[in-house]
Amino acid sequence: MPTTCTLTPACAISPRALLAGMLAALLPGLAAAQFTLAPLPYPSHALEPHIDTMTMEIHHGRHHAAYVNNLNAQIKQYPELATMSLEDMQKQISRFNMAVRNNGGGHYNHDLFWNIMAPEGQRGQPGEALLADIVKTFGSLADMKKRFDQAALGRFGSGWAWLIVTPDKKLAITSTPNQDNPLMDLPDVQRGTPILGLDVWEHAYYLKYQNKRGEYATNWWNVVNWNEVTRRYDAAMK
Ligand code: MN3
Repeated sequence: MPTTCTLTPACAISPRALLAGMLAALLPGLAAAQFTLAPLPYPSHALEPHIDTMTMEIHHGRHHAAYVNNLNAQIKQYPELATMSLEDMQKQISRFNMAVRNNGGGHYNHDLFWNIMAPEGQRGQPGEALLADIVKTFGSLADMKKRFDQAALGRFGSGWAWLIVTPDKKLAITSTPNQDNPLMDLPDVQRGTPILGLDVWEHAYYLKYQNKRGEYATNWWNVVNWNEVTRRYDAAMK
């Protein structure tokens, strides 16, 4: 027959049991809030021949995965990260250490990167308002691409080229070093909402293109998901 617990010192909840209970209550929340690596939104061979399968697999499965793991390791030092959106993190990145800046930036940038590319047949064209804005700002779509590629080629070492919507709702092309991005509250960053971004780290192209970053950038336009870029443009202009 089970004994009934009464409120005596002997059957009071032990500190150890109390701790275990608290942890059990807390851990599911923490686990759920951790950052995760989403699967690629298409098969790893879907961007062939412009971006090769092995590059996609290593880039997503190792490089991006490492950013996610390293970011999660920082939650111990910054518990607030566990409940913060990736976008909010970028906007206040100056509060955090370099590990959060590099890996939080890396996670955000690669999430965007996979989604602004698409397999053949799903890439679409720039939407009407976006195209009109590109023509107004840069002269033509071809001129915008040329300016963008200059930003990609001009970035010394590792980094990104971006097409952004500035806070005053204008299109602009910019670039950032390392895993920085235009959302970050950093002094050297031209701020804005990224609607298109090109990873110009060597890990993004070296297997297929070796040192030919320009050729990679030119071919990359073939896989841009204009449907998604247009969606991001429309959202940023609201
Ligand atoms: Mn990369």
